Amino acid sequence: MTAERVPRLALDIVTIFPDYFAPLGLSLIGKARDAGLLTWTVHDLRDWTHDRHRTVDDTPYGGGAGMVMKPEPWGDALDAIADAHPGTRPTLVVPSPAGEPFRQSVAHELAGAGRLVFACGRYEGIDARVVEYARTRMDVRELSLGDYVLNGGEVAVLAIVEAVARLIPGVVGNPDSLVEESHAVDGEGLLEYPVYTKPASWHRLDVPGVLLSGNHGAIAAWRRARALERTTATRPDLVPEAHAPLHLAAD
Ligand code: JD8
Repeated sequence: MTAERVPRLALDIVTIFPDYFAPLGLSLIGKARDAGLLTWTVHDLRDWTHDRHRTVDDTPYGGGAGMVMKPEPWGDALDAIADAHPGTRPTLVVPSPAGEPFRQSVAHELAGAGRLVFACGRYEGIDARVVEYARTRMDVRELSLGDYVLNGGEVAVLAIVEAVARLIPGVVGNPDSLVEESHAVDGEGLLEYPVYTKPASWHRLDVPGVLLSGNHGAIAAWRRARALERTTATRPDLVPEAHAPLHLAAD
């Protein structure tokens, strides 16, 4: 009888659109759940409303356009989740365009948190007292996916869950592939080099000869040069000081 595997990561997701998370069951994340490496539960915020219309929003104090998510359903939902796991201090992740940038380094931090709770906002956002209240029971990270505006937090949570879950040992088949990736925290942080597969010639476009040479030293040097070239071109902010071309080097 195989011992029940203790999941390395347990996720609770609170949203008014639970169906947004059906895709989580697909691909590697679904297989990881089936292998007992991680678990997730999707909660409908409206389950913590008590009126006939299951109201989760109201007009903003101070006026202005749009609606704001009410604090009471959120407080009750987060309390219920925290109460369900006494003795643990989960990390609450609240996507927000005003949050700290979500990066690979943050993904690694969250992958080690054991229990993550995600609060998906909608409308103009969640009453700001919810995060203040949550800090009494959880560590809170307000994270932004990037400098553009979404309609809610669900898409951000899908991206964050995938970025975090794939760092759990055993989720990605070949852990080596995690090392050479763009933004890899334990790499140089360069963008990844271009990749090729068969056929060697396609539409009269040939795979760079060095990759067919079997000369691993030359292949590694070529790949590193392409990675530095690409990073310098599209993300000069990521070029390690030591490699910054003179015109980029700090004065
Ligand atoms: C959470 C409500 C919509 C945002 C009025 C449009 C993250 N990188 C990102 N961009 N947008 C979000 C995000 C947007 C959200 C919510 C995250 C909850 N909205 C609001 C303020 C302006 N509407 C995000 N992560």
